[in-house]
Amino acid sequence: MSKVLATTPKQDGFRMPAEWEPHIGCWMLWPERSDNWRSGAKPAQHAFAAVAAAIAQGEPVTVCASPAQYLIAREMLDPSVRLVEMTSNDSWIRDCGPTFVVNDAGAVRGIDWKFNAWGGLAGGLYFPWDQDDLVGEKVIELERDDRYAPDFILEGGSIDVDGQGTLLTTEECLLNPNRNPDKSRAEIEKYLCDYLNLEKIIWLEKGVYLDETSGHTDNFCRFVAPGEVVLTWTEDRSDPQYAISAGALERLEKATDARGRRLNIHKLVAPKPVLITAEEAAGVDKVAGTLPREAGNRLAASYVNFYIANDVIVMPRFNDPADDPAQDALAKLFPTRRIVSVPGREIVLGGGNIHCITQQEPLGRRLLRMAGAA
Ligand code: KQY
Repeated sequence: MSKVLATTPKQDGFRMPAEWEPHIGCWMLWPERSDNWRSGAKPAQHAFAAVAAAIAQGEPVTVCASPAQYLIAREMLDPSVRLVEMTSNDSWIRDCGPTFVVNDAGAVRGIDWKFNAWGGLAGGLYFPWDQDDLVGEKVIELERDDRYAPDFILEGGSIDVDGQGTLLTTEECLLNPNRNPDKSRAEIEKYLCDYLNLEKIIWLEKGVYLDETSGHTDNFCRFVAPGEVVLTWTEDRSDPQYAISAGALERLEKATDARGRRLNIHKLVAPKPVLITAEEAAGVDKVAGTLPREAGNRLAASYVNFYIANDVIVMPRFNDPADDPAQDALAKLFPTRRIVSVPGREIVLGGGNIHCITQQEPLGRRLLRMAGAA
């Protein structure tokens, strides 16, 4: 059993690394629930398999699937992808999975946050979420890591770090009373600083327009290097996204990071609004307690929802004229990585995108430990 630690990562000298630091691999969950994914989740499964295959070009991938889906997933996934059996309520491991922290000696530990399906009974997206809440603990145990288990609800997509003491987040999500209603802003900041080892939190007001996660920053604004961020943007002033992005730009322009640097802000123009078609909506089962999918609803499509693997960036494309410019922009921001774009529509139909369905595990010194050298 993984040891549960009563201390905090900050006390123990552990920090959350930036996503561009080396990974030992990437974790994903396999989609299957028909009240979130259309047509019995089959189109989503193809999309997830394409994401896994793309990431596997850059680092090892593990996908976790339910017992009922194990053989189906095995058939659909690239042979290089490791498949393990794990129960979950849905497939957003960024949010229900662990956050890994490392120390200077290369040791790795996991943080097992509490998860309430983006708001629990006060606006959460489905019920129950008990199996999702166990995913963090299960992954940490599989990796034989020690575990921090704070009494704190946090989704991994609601935060982004530079690995040097700075975190980006949104008030819309972290201060939403359906996450940690008994905690003040100052107490929330203290949890983040203690568990992720931070000195500076940059608060944005909101995330992408109509994002059902309450505005996760991983779909809106992220670090791409120390002192450099990408921000979802639109030049269409009549789009409600314009005011949200312009407000964030204003805050980012005034901000400094934990090391006192001003930020270099890169605008990433979003695709045109992506709306659910009647056919897509009709393919989703309606279940009481699950957020319904209605024809004409706008989805929170954004190119910021990419995954940074060791050798590749995996980004969504939406069949939009902005796809290629976004890919070119990411190529400039990540000159040592190849940019692989995969179809993102089936994933955004479920409420998120590539970053939301992945969770990186840092390399640390695991390989040396396995070889008995550390
Ligand atoms: O975007 C995410 N981080 C998760 C979206 C969850 C949507 C559930 N329907």
